Amino acid sequence: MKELQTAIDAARQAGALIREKAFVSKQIDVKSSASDLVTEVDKEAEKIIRRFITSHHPDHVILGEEGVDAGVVAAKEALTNHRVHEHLWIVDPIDGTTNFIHGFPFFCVSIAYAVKQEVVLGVIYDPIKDELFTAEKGKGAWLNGEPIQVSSERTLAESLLASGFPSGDPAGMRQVNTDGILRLSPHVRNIRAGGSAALHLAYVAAGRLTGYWELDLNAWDLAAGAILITEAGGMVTDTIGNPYEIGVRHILATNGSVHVAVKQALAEAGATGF
Ligand code: 2AM
Ligand code: CA
Ligand code: CA
Ligand code: CA
Repeated sequence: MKELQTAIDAARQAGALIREKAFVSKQIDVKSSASDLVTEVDKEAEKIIRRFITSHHPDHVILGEEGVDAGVVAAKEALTNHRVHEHLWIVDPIDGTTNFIHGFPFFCVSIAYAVKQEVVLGVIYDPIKDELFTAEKGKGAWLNGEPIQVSSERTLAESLLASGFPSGDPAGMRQVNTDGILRLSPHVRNIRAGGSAALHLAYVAAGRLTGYWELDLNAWDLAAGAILITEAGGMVTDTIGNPYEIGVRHILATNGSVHVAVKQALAEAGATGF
């Protein structure tokens, strides 16, 4: 579908700006707290993506992180207002802004397109490694044009998992997630926390991670990554096993084989976020 090319071109163009600014100092603004930051590059990258989408699809609606006020309440409200639109783009101009600010090279552009509230394509672009992850409903998932699939590990003991520490308003979520990490860590090969939800999801799709979970994320962190994983043969639910849809905040995404085991461990640790 022609929307895929729009998403790819927009992600690459925004990515070029992000790459150019990656390792130079930038102006940082605080949003809801000292761990919720934004730079002028986030805003400029979102403008580039918006311009691109609007020029090719003038009747489509865009939900972009930097077009929404800070905080969980505003994010939920924005999703409620936007999700009713038949042609909806869900955009995170830089996922991993904290990494971008610190010069830790793990961040990406994330763009999804949903029709009647169902995500039908996703693009995630890592401008540092020049890796473009793409997926289209029913057609598969690719990395730089080559088909990708989730990994083949069957047990927790063989699994490389990733998680993350939410920065948002319910600060207690960090403690809750630490409980989940403590519960799982003795049983898995290892756990990573790279700081970009979307890139972690892309890595699950590409078989570089066995699975990933994180609490209290927003639609723009997850939409593109979710379809990448489904199309790569994996499984995406919330942390208690309900199927992914664009309102999910507590995400569990795996190769499928270890899904139940991770879900059970989180439940036993009281670390599902629910
Ligand atoms: P961001 O870089 O686009 O803000 C890292 O754990 C993940 O959490 C990233 O995907 C990051 O996305 C997201 N994140 C960062 N700050 C957040 C906040 N205040 N509320 C919710 N999610 C946040
Ligand atoms: Ca942010
Ligand atoms: Ca994000
Ligand atoms: Ca962002």
